[in-house]
Amino acid sequence: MSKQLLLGDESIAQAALDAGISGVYAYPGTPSTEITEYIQNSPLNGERKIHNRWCTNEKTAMEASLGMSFVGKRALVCMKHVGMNVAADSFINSAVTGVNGGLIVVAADDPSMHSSQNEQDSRFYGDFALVPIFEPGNQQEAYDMTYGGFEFSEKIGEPVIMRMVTRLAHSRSGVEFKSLKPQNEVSFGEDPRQFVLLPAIARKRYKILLGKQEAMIKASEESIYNRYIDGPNKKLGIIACGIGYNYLMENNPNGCEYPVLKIGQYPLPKKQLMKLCNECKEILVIEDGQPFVEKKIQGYLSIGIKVRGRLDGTFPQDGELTPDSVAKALGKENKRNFDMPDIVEMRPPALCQGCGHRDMYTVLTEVLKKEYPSHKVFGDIGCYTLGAGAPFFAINSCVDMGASITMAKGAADGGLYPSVAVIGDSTFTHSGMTGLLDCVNEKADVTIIISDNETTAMTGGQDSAGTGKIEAICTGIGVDPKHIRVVIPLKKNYDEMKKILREEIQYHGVSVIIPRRECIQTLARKNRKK
Ligand SMILES: Cc1ncc(C[n+]2csc(CCOP(=O)(O)OP(=O)(O)O)c2C)c(N)n1
Repeated sequence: MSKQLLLGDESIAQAALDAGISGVYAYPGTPSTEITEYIQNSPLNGERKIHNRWCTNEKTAMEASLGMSFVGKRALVCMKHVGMNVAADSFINSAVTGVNGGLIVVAADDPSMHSSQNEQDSRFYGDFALVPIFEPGNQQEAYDMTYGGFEFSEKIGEPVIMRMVTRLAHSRSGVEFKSLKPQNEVSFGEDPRQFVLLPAIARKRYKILLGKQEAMIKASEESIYNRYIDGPNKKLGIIACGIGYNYLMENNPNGCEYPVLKIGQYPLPKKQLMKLCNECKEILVIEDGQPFVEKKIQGYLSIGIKVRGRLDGTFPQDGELTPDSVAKALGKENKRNFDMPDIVEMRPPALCQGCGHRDMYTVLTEVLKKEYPSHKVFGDIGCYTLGAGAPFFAINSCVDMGASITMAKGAADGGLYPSVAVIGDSTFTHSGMTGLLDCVNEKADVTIIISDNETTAMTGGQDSAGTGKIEAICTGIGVDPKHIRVVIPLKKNYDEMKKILREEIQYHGVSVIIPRRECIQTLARKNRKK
């Protein structure tokens, strides 16, 4: 049995390979990206023809993985937490169809928003869809849960969520591997109508899903990932979820004096939970993310027992859990030795020197700020979001992937002129294209800048689904080819870029300007390889 030092993300990837997956489907997003990249770089994927190409967005990834499960094969689908919002339609419905081949949905949450626009907790999605959730506390558990998770998913016939958090995804520890399993053969489920969610069938399927809930709770009660660890001092009972258990033990290297219920699998194990609540005077919930378990406990109990956690202020309501915040909640000394020295200045991230987005913003701000003071620019998500900061201060919104085009349209509908959208190439194909069709269908007066660096730069330079196809996509959607203008964002072209920008702002219809120059980081990487 081999042991290697792996990131949490890599542990999931290795376990999925060892468990015999036939495909990984994903759209990049911190902190989940490394899972797919690891599989892409594994020699096994060639030998076993494991699907590993990036998908256009999380919904297409989720649906393709369900298709692979439909034919009896094991599939892994990975996304960051906000990707779950994009995949939600297919994800929630996959719980109603159920699965055939094992299906694990990795939702990588980002408490403290290290690289995200919110810190939503994906455990709510598992609860909402009524499917089991695994929440590893360390890298070995991430491996073991994934390895066994496919079989569990096949046994209960449901997709299973693997909930990660940034600290675990992006830190390393030694992980022991299990033996390599063969891939599943093509096979189909017993019920030929299982995946046909017409209302009459969906009602039956939903009853089946509801009928599985007791078995899921029983599985949690019997799970090796949910452990009741007794302690002599019953004044307090602790529920420690996922990485929270790590932080608890870091503060109690010789064992904890209080009874602890370690949670790694949901739905919550009722029996152990009731035992803890019956034995202890007060409950402390240590969980990273939102007060998911804390709220459930309050609902479960209504027996007047005090529950402490994020809701009563024991932990802050926002931000990730830390060993220090756990120490404080336990009434221990906060022994933080690593405060930032005063000499360290905060350095906000900035666009790279030489990046094409810089040239695009230089021209955009010069024209708009001087000549169109009533303008607003709707931004999107990618490296170019950094145009919100110094020295450009160029964009007025950044909400979710694709929202630039549709918000610009709504604002134009409401009378704003000029209404400008700035979006990247990957974000455009992820979820900007459909909004562009709305603009075309209503002849919206918008100027859309697709700043094309021919990669998905923000997440590390993954392939972008639309590379080489952007003009064809815009034409196909119905943008007048006369108003699809391609420019090379370089200083020597500033005059031409300004002229084109002015012309397209003055055109009262849908215009698309495509400043195109390869990301200097991917270019440098390619050159180094050569
Ligand atoms: C729903 C969702 N999925 C994934 C991400 C992670 N993410 C942020 S920006 C980005 C891609 C940006 O690529 P592109 O639009 O081409 O701009 P670039 O960074 O290359 O300038 C991704 C994948 C996210 N924020 N939201």
